[in-house]
Amino acid sequence: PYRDDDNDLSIQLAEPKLKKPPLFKVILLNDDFTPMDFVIEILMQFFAMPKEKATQVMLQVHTQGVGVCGTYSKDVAETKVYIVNEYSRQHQHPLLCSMEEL
Ligand code: NFA
Repeated sequence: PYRDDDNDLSIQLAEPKLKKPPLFKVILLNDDFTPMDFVIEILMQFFAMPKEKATQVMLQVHTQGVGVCGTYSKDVAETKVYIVNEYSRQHQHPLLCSMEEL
């Protein structure tokens, strides 16, 4: 049966315009109440950091006010933010996790 292949041809000849998906930093904000050990546990559990790295990032947040937990696709970053904030609330800590586009 007759098929018009013009479309297929133009698809092949056109330069591929594949945009790279945006990346998002997941960040932790300092507060005066969340225990340091709880923050370290979060970084180990949800961001797969060894204890030494988790301690460094926790101290960065504590002294600078903010620190980066990792860089992810939008979907993964949103999920990390949600589970960290949910987990903190369940444990009655005010720790805040957020995200920003790189
Ligand atoms: N500032 C908190 C304290 O002194 C520790 C903390 C670190 C909280 C990182 C939130 C984020 N107990």
